[in-house]
Amino acid sequence: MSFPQTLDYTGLNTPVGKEVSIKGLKASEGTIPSDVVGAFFRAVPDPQFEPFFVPDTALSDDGMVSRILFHEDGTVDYDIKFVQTPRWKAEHAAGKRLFGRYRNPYTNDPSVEGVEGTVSNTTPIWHAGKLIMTKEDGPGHQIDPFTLETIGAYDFGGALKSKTMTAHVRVDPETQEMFVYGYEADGLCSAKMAYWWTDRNGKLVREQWFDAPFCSLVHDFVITEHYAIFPLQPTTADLDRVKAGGAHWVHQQDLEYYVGVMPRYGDVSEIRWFKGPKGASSFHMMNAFETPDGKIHMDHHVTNTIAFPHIQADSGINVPPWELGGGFQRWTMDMNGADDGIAVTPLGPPGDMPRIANADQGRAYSQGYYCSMNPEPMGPPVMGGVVGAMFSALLRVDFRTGALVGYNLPPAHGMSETVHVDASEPGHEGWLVAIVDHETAPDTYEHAVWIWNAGEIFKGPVAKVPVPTRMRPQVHGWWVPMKDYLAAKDV
Ligand code: V55
Ligand code: FE
Repeated sequence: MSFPQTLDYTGLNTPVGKEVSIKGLKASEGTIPSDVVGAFFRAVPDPQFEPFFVPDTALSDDGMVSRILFHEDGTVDYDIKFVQTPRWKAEHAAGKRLFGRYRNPYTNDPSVEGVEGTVSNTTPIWHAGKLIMTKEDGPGHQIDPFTLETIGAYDFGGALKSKTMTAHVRVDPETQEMFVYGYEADGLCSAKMAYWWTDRNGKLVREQWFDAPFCSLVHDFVITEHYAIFPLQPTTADLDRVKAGGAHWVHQQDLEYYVGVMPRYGDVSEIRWFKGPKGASSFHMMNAFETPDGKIHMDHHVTNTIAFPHIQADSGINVPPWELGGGFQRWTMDMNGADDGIAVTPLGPPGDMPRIANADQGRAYSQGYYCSMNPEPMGPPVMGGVVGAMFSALLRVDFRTGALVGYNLPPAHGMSETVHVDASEPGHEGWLVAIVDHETAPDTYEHAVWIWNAGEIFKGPVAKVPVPTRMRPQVHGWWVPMKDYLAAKDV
């Protein structure tokens, strides 16, 4: 196959497309903490076939589901398989790519008219003993967590009406309810959004639909103890443009960033819209919480314009990564006031891929972690991933003191998002686990799982487990403790 020689398909992003199973891996340095026993699921985009619409984006690459299984005896197994979506099956049968431009069915081969086009490549969600591979443009796909075989599209036992489901859900740490939404809920470029939640057993409790102020790329959302919060960045879709074969998304620099807030068990008619800075963009929220003064705080990674190069190109924007501005910010909305404005407080330098302990979800919290770039780079970053460059630093923010402590990767190393693993020892912050890529020579890579003590990331990893196969960068991951993983056998 001859993939285009662009950033999306070269270097670390060179397609791998192999289903692999490797058993009995061991730490080459350090010791795997005894708390780290369970399954680290990862979503890895990897294209089955070369695109015919060029330039294509890595956001369209077929989803693969990967599992890194940490056993009690300190050995580790690595497995990865394609998610067999209807799109994957149709293209597999044809032996070539049939879907055209990113989220534009009018550019597809006519043979796939009406075939679901999602690639389920963004987040492996675990809830109530089920594993669901997700992408925001379609239904999730249920995966057998033991064989990694695809079971099929997941519609909450026939209960869900929305045609789409986000890749970013929120699980309440006390009730174990899962809060979910979908945008373009009734079809392409629609401003209809769906909001639903399930009980702790995954049963859908209530699904509601509402009209968003515009059709926005709503990539993530947050909950607090009493509210659900919908962040609508000013990146919008237009059906006429898509019908003409154009881009799904265009970023509107002169449109405000809207944030919708409603009681999380309430009615969508209660949504109140706040307005943030014009042209601001954010994809991932670290957390949100309420304070007794009636304020709601949302912590997220903001840039002053959209970061994705392909959306910039389609929007007539040309801002390189180092000029995106913004940073890690707290946006505060006053539920007691009449003002629809948002107060912005800086919390830290630019970055993305936030992570917190599950127990902190929706609550006032003491610390969080995210990926960033080494402020004193030791050579160029490792290129790769869906945005183009891998992260070269890991940061811990202490919200009590404002302290920011980081760990910089060695030269020619890049990292993907971490997962957080709880510690059994009281007062211990737990562990962070991520894949680190090392470019040992041009186009030559070694990969390993690194584990940090979350409270002491500056000390460097406590263990490294090499994975002796080519790995394409992941998007998001999910940690499942061994007892929850094994209990899923009975679900
Ligand atoms: C994102 C990722 C996607 C997507 C839209 O990280 C946005 C942002 C991996 O797929 O389709
Ligand atoms: Fe995401």
